[in-house]
Amino acid sequence: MSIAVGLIGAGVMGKEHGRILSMHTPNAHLAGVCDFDPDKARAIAGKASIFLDPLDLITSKEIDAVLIASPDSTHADLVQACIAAEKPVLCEKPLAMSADQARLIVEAECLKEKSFVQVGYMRRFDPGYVELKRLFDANAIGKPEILHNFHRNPVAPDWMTGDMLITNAFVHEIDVMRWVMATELEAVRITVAEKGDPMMIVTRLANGAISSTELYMNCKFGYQVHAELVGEEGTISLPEFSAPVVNKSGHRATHVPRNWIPRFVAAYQAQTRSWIESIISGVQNHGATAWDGYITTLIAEQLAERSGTDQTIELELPPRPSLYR
Ligand code: ISE
Repeated sequence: MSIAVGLIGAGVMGKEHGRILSMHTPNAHLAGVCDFDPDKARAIAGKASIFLDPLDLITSKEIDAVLIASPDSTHADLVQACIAAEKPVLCEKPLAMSADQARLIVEAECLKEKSFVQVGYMRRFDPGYVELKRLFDANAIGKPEILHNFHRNPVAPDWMTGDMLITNAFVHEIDVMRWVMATELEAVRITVAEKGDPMMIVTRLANGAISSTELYMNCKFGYQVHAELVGEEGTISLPEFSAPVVNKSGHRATHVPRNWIPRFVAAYQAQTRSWIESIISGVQNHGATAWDGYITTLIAEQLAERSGTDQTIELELPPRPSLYR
């Protein structure tokens, strides 16, 4: 069996997803590509059909499942169209631009009494994070006390302004905290450097643990994501990014990735494979659901509204519907 996947968006992430679908995903093939620039779509389509309208791709009989990698502002409407067409969808993060839009997606799934949506919080499939979670679940270091996160980009893209540090970047740590420790965030305090970057974000979690996140979008040297979980009986750290080490002239040097694609290449591949397996088997995987996507967006929105205040922000979260228990 091979799932016919339609890809919407042929930009940086679309290209990567197209490559993964064509080369690294058994039991699936790239069946359609849609981009408002047909040349970009053609460049990655191979034998796949080209669609100019994303709604034609979503409703096409040729397409079994949809992968959304178009700009963030298009996600919510496209996901809603996939739910209406009852097609499984893997949507790049964030699920929506606002919590209201994300809540409507959750409501649409609840009406259908079925989950169609997986949100691309790909760290859930990174081998290091998967092992961290496995050890946490196995109680390897006792009760969790602190989760330290480091999230560094060399240069913030021009489009990343103001609150997007939280709504586009910190959302990954929100998802990591909730997923690794199966808990909720209760309160957050953000201290921002005078020039707006870096920031330190301290979070109090419902399981009693604390989390610290360094978010630095212009650290210059490269892309680096790291985490260390401190428990009552020890610590668990993510492995370092692995690249060849060069010894020369009294120095030992290694490579630092330039962005998240090389850093998380294994995670993106595993995420797509797992999504396809879950479509074939009908068994839900551990990817982020529409509910996770909604809560993450809701938290980011509550933080962004008050991020300049340097106060503790107590979060208000709704109860979880039975579909997501
Ligand atoms: C980007 O949009 C991503 O999603 C990356 O995973 C993240 O690490 C980066 O900071 C964001 O800008």
